Amino acid sequence: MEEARALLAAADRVCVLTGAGVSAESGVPTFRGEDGLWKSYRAEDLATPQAFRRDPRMVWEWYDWRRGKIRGCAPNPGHHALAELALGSRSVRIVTQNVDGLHEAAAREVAGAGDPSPALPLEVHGSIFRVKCTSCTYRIPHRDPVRWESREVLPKCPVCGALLRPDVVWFGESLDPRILSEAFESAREADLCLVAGTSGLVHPAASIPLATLGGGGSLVEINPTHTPLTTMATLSLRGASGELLPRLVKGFD
Ligand code: BJW
Ligand code: ZN
Repeated sequence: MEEARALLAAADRVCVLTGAGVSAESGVPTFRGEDGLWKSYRAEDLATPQAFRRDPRMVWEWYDWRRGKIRGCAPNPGHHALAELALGSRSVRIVTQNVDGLHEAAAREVAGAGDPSPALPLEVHGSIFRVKCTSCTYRIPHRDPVRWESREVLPKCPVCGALLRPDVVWFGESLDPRILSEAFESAREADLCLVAGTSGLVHPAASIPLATLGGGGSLVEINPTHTPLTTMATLSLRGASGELLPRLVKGFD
């Protein structure tokens, strides 16, 4: 921890990459691992465009269940610590694979009446609380429950009438090129990439920390378990991000 704090103290620019593990202590299920979503559900049945075309009702039912679960979750000390770091004096970019909106919620809580924008994340896999049209460019924030009992009651686009879908990135779909290049740029320019709570298995997000290493920066990983990023990391801190992130950033502004 002291070595990681020294790397952070020396870094002017920091890129933070987070994954499902940072929200685990908020009660949001992760994907892989013992209690992960993919233990009970097959990714290809639910998180692909083919699955939505085949059975949009089932996919919406699953997303509506997750949206309900996440609506009841609040940011944990790990989210707050990262928001504090990003609202401090150094240049910090939070890049998240999470679709749960908890980094943004933490940014608003920590900023209070101030400007939360330096702590707002780049959401490379979209947001579970936004919907987009399957046919045109319509896209809108949407937090309410969705009626999924039949295809007929599923939400439709007010512009063209096609089905609306969650505005998240499914397997086989491209990530938003502008968001992705901003994420890689911030990693390339960073002196330190802090990676927390990701299995490091899903690309291209898992390659973002490599851009920091390629630019001569350091990589610090926070995760209770070994990941493919561990072998490349300058340091690995083993444990829960809700405990380790507050200790890591404490005292930095
Ligand atoms: C804790 C903790 C605590 C627990 N504290 N930590 C290169 C090689 C191989 C394959 C590919 C490649 N490039 C592209 C691919 C294909 C594919 C891919 O990566 N497949 C691999 C899985 C093999 N990628 C894609 O399809 C991407 N698109 C793409 O590349 O487009 C171009 C293209 C198109 C067509 C063909 C080829 C290329 C899109 C990926 C979209 C991922 N979408 C999901 C669902 C989002 C919506 C939703 O939420 O429903 O994103 S899948 C899921 O995985 C979700 C997550 O963001 C993502 C990553 O998961 P994450 O965050 O790492 O979570 P977990 O659960 O895996 O891990 C949690 C970690 O936390 C663990 O390590 C725990 O130990 C730890 N933890 N408690 C800290 N308290
Ligand atoms: Zn439309």
